[in-house]
Order: sequence, then C-alpha cells, then structure tokens
Amino acid sequence: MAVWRTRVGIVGAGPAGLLLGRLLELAGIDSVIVEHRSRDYVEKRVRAGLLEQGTVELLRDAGVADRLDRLAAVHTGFELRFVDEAVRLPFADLSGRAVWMYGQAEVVKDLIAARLGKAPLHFEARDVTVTDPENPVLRFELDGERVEVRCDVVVGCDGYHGVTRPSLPTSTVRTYRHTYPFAWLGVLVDAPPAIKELVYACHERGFSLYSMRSPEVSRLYLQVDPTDTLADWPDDRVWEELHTRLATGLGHELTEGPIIERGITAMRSFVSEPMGHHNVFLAGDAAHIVPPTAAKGLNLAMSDVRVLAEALADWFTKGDRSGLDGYTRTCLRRVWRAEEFSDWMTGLLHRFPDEQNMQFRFREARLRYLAGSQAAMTSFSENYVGSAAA
Ligand code: RFL
Ligand code: PHB
Repeated sequence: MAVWRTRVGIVGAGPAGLLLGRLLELAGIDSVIVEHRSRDYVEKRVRAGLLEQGTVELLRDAGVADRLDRLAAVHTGFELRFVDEAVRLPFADLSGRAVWMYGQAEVVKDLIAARLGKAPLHFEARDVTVTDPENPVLRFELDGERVEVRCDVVVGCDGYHGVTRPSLPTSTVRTYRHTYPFAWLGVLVDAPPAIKELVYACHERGFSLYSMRSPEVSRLYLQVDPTDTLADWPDDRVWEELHTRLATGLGHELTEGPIIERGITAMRSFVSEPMGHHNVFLAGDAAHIVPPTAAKGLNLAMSDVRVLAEALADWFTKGDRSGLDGYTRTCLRRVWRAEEFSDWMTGLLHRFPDEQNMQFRFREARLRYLAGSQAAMTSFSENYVGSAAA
C-alpha cells in the first residue's frame, strides 16, 4: 500500500473540486484530487451553461478564463413566454450584472488543463473512502494499488451521490429535502441557436427552456413526468413538444437538428447543515442541490469554493481558523437565498400534476405581474444574476 501526505485531500473533479485545487495551488497549498470517473467522462458531462458574473470574475482571478473570455456569449436579458405574451426581461439593465453562456464541460476542461502535469489529479480511483473527521484519511485504489492519503483537511466536492457527506456522523448533520413531481428532459442539438437570448416558456402542457452552448449548439429542456425514461421521448415527440410549448406568444423560431446528447434530471432541493465536521468540509452539490430552473447550482458551488479556499489559506498561513469555523454560516446565507429563489421560480414556471384551474390562473397572474412591474422585474433580476442581499 502506498501512503501519501497532503494538506488538502479533495474528493471529486467536478467544477468545485477542480477550482478549489486551483485556488489552493495559487495560494501555495498542496492538494490531491481523486475522481472516480475517467477524464473523458468528466470532460464530456453535459450540465450547466449559465455562469453568473461573480463566477466569471473568480475564474478570471484564478487565471483559467482565457477560453471563456474568447468563446462565451454575454447575455443581458431573456424572453419570458406564457399564454399570449412574450416579454423581454432586461436583467442586466435592472441589476447591473450580465450572465455568460459557457458550458460546464468547458469550465472543467479549462481547469483540468491548468492542473495536469503540475499537481496531483487522479482519475478512475476506485472505492474512495473518507474516515476520521478529526485526522482525515482518504483511501482508494489506483491502477490496482491501494493508496492512503493522510490529510490535514478533506473537502468533499463529490456531488449529491458522493461518499464524503455520508462519512460524517449522522448526529452532527441536519438535512432538508424536497422532491418535485416533475423532471427535466435536456437535449443538446447540433444546430445554431435561432434566437440570441434564452427563452423561458410556461405552457399549459408544461415548462420548456431554449438555451445554447455555442454559436453551433443549442440546448433545450422540457418538463416531463418524473417516471419517464429516454425511451418515452423519441426525437419526433421531443420536437413536437418543443414546437408546441415554445410557440406560446408571438411566433416561434426553432431550428431543428440532430440530437447529440440527451438526459433526464430529477428535480430536487436539498441542504446539508452544517457543511462539514471537524476537518472534513463539503462544497457544491455535495452540500446542497437546487432544481436547475434558476441556473444556480454551479454558481453556488463556485462561491462555496471561493470562501473555503480563503478560509484554508488563513488557517494554513496564519493559523487563523475563524474562516473555517464560519464557513457554513457564510455559505448558507447565499445558499438559502438561492434555494428559495430556485423553488419560487420552479413553482412559477412548471405545471404541477395536481394543479387546479384556479392555481393555473394564479400562476398566470403572477407571470403577468412579473412581466409588467418594474419593481417585480428588478427584484427578480437581482436574484437571477446572483446579487440579491442574503
Ligand atoms: P459535480 O459536478 O456533481 O461533481 C462531483 C464530482 O465528484 C465525482 N464523484 C466522486 N469522485 C470520487 N469518489 C466518489 N465516490 C465520487 N462520487 C462522485 C463525480 O464523478 C464528479 O466528477 O458537483 P460540483 O463540482 O459541486 O458542481 C455542481 C454542478 O455540477 C451543478 O450544481 C450544476 O451542474 C447545476 N446546474 C446548473 N448550475 C448552474 O449554475 N447553471 C446552470 O445553467 C445549470 N444548469 C445544472 C443545469 C444541472 C443540471 N443537471 C443535469 C443536474 C442544468 C442541468 C440539466
Ligand atoms: C442551461 O443552459 O443549461 C440553463 C440555462 C438557464 C437555466 C437553466 C439551465 O435557467
């Protein structure tokens, strides 16, 4: 068995783990990242696409935004469609902040390229375990050999299904969960987006979203039944439903093309409190999940990591543990704001299976108010771009 030693053991090479590794490297703190998937798998995993300004600034500060600055599209508004209306919501004018469309897979590629060959990053690690929160140890198997990494701190950046959160004593963690009675079918389409800005469409058959990844690739989502499988959604049905739901309001522009990737995502809200125990901490989806409607998950993960990297640097360089002790409190203010907003936006835009006529009309009235009131739009915009007071 090989025995290694590092200051910070990081479980998971998603955006949170990789960015944490990068920020620590810049602060002169060594770390080891272990990921159970292959490099190819994590670089191709299609997920988020909308980055808030704070996330973009953080990636720039970390020196990993060259490609982002060349390739990402800056968005200043989106269109909201419902019943007979199509209204532009100019969130940047109302909040002073834009958002960037750049795929999470690209962020991951940029971070991996910045680390490989410079600092330890191990893919395809098997049977990863975390033990002893006071003196944490990571164990896994790599190329058939058992490895033990003794760490000052372990950070679980291993997502909702990871091993770090379940390694913490249950008596110390309080969890909050809610599952929504619908899911999202997401498709990646090899066709240029016909519309420059995102379209959020609220239709009586359910929600749909028109988004994009690049000038050549569109990304579309449909609200579907949570028990549906991909077999229930052949291409013809996907397109018919997208045409119907996005046609709400004035005209509809939808360029069809080959569907190059598809997946169904369960919708849930989840928070683990506190975000760690002794010297084991959680960041990103390992600690909290939001339904994807408001595009907050990746942005929250980045924000956790910024707070944690600073706190770790204070501890390792000045012996000051106050940042680590306050980590949960600092992060959860922003997390709960985003949780509430994501839940509210999900409730506003989705058709609930048991929704009565009256509730449908209430949603319509809320949408008309949002579309017609400067005050409502401003409040919405602050939350959407991530600058709302928490
Ligand atoms: P990740 O990305 O899940 O990464 C966790 C990593 O840990 C690895 N792992 C393990 N490694 C070792 N041992 C184990 N036992 C392990 N278990 C897991 C995994 O393989 C993986 O590499 O978590 P992280 O880094 O916290 O990042 C969070 C984001 O991925 C997530 O919040 C976003 O994708 C959410 N999200 C969106 N967020 C946004 O901010 N903007 C968006 O536009 C947006 N759109 C979305 C989204 C999520 C979606 N889905 C599919 C859930 C759209 C969708 C459809
Ligand atoms: C995406 O492009 O994946 C996306 C964009 C905006 C959202 C959610 C997801 O609100």
